[in-house]
Amino acid sequence: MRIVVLAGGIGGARFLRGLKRAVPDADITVIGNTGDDIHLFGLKVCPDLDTVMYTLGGGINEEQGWGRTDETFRVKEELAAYGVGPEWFGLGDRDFATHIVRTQMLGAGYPLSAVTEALCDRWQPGVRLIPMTDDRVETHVAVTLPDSGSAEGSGERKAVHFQEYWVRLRASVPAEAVVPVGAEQAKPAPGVLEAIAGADVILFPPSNPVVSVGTILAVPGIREAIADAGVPVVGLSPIVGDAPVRGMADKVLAAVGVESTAAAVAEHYGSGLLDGWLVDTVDAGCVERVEAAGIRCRAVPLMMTDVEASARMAREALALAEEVR
Ligand code: GDP
Ligand code: FO1
Ligand code: CA
Repeated sequence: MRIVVLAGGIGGARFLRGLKRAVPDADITVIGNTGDDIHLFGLKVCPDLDTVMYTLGGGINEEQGWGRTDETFRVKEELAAYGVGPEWFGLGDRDFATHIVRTQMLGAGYPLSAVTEALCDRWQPGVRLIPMTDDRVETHVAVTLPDSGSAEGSGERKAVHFQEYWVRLRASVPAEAVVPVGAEQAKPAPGVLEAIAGADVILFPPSNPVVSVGTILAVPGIREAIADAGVPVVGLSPIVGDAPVRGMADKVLAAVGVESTAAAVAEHYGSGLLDGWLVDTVDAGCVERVEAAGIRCRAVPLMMTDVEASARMAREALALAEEVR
């Protein structure tokens, strides 16, 4: 079975680990979000691609969900001693090597898709991991920073890089707009449209609907290819009990005018894209609303507490795909 999965970082990676266990002989292509990518210290960092690669390859820091296991921060400390930041982004020594190799290969002229393939030669994630695009796309978030100078004065409105919004600001101010800068001009990376056209089923894992799946869908041609593939498209809700399971997805959903409920996220994707939607059992009350939107919906446990729980979710998603086929 050929399965295509649109993945962000932690939610995508943990679901993929379950999917691999559920269908060990499946041919899985992962289209990874690159809107989170950032240039730091002259290096290109691709958090979501690396999270998928490390998680499936056995190198992830399990507690954190991102970065390497057994990590140290000597390089970061030395950079800080030179006064070179940003200090708010935790790049570890082992992780640095990945970014150095990536940046070196990009500098030599290889596209990001080829570089990702080369990095995966080491990690053997057991899936084909393709960035959504080889072109530069960077998600920016429009915010109004509180004005520390005056009590009543309105703060400064500006756009910050997604990582600055997420990691430095911890989404503590409202996201007024979320813009995947460069997406409109981007082309799907080689293999993306072919994988979608050749898929037997397409899955949206419980990834962030705005800054992970939404960014991938913003690359012209990808949304259309999924809608035209003529195969079941099934998603799993990252919102459980009206809140994100982890992270601050509610903040970026608000920016696109979507409430943080499993039903609203399904309606946001819409029946033009989704055929099936899984919500957690605590959200069973919204099944009718989702079905009224023309999307087949089931309530099943959606907490990825361990690999077996993720595998059960993957089996449920594939069963729903067969129901709507
Ligand atoms: P990120 O790039 O690291 O933020 O990861 P993704 O975009 O792939 O996934 C983030 C989303 O995963 C968040 O909105 C979480 O609510 C969701 N998530 C994390 N763990 C779980 C889980 O166990 N179950 C469900 N249903 N969603 C989860
Ligand atoms: N997330 C954090 O919350 N703090 C960090 O310092 C941090 C560093 C980091 C380094 C490499 C990497 O691949 C990911 C990293 N992340 C960090 C996670 C990353 O920023 C994710 O993109 C976001 O959590 C949301 O997707
Ligand atoms: Ca991400």
